[in-house]
Amino acid sequence: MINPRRIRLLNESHDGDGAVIYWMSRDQRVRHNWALLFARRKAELLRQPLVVLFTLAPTFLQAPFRHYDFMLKGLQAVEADLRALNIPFVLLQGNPETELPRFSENMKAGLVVTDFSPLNISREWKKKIISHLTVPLYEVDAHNIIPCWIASGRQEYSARTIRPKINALLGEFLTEFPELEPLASPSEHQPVDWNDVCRKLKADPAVPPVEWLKPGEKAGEACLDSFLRGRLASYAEQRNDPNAEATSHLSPYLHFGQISAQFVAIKTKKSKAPEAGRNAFLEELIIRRELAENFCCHNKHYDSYEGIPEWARESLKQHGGDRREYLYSGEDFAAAKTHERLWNAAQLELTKTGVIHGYMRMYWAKKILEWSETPEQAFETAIALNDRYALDGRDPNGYAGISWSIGGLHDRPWFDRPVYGKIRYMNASGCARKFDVNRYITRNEGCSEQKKQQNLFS
Ligand code: FO1
Repeated sequence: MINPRRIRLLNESHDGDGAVIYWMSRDQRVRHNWALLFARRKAELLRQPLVVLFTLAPTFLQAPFRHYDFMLKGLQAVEADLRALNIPFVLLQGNPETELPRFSENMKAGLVVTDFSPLNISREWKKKIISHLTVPLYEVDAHNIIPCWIASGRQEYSARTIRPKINALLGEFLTEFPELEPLASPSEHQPVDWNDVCRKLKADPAVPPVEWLKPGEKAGEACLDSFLRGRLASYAEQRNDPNAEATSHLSPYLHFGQISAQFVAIKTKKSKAPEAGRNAFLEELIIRRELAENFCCHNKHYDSYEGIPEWARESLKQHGGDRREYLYSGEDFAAAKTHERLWNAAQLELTKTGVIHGYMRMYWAKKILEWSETPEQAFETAIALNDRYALDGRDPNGYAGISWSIGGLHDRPWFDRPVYGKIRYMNASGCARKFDVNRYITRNEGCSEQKKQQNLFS
């Protein structure tokens, strides 16, 4: 039932005689989670107890309160859902590289299972953990449909080169999930004191939680249902119109693993929406998302200027001395204080609602390139703003998206022009041809989150 190719052993230990720990990190959900299913299976085969552990890092890539709030509310639901299955959930505050080996020792664990992330921080954690752990550490790719290490062994050039590889493997991996079986008897573990967890948080409160998008697995599934029943019908024609409300809004849930991309794909395929909408959405969900994972997996500079293709760096260098008509600092951008109302509206959408429409995210990043002193600085500004305000920041999708917009990643060289060099250009009149720019500006200048909510669930 669980494809063994989805699992890899990160050290050379053998299963011991003791509890099975699932160290949950990226895939923060109970249903449709291959890592949890594998840990449950191991516990059954070895006749051992099972415990799910989450290590809450004191700081995580400068994530502010908005992200912790979304994540912790989701984890609170994970605890409750696990309790209903008699599976204990433990939350430890501290660095995983010290907390996990200590916990495993205290529990006299027989093995540890974890989920997969291509991000450097997660790899570093695992490297350090392996050096302290005496029992096996299994890694399960519970995030991607095709396990990242199977999809491709090298950095792919573009969607065109990864698409056939992924399509050839969908028959093997895009399968239905088995049910997670409850444990026989209730656990004796203490419930998490969530108020205490919140009190000890060090996250920056200057970026507040959003109200319009409810966190958690159930909310993620409700959001998917409303998309499949409504917005997907117009996705093929209207996904590039930020006024149209045709997108899924699933990316925060996908980022925190509160919904499984595989589950989303299965439900989308079964939905009654028009084929064009289903195909266009599946291209984004599967091909483009897994291409971003491939980029982070095979390019350790994914979050810096060094990670973009050679041709793009060369071309931008040649245009380093070009006159920039407008120049802004990171603070100007953050405060939405540029000369252009359209750009400012996109920044306001981001800061106030925690998301930015996909089409506008490209425009937003390209103008940061145009109005920054250097492309290196533009790259840094875009990553910093995206990570700080976007609920799906700190994600392969965001790193690849910004590298595409500013650095030509997964794209081809275009006609040479000032400042941009051969990077694909976008401008406001292009936006005006696609959608009602004034409506977008008015909505976001007076942006109230409630408005967004009405649109989403109506
Ligand atoms: N994962 C963890 O295991 N522990 C954390 O404390 C943690 C905090 C966090 C904050 C913001 C955010 O966007 C993600 C966060 N994650 C955390 C999840 C994280 O996405 C994944 O664990 C990474 O992919 C690891 O590389």
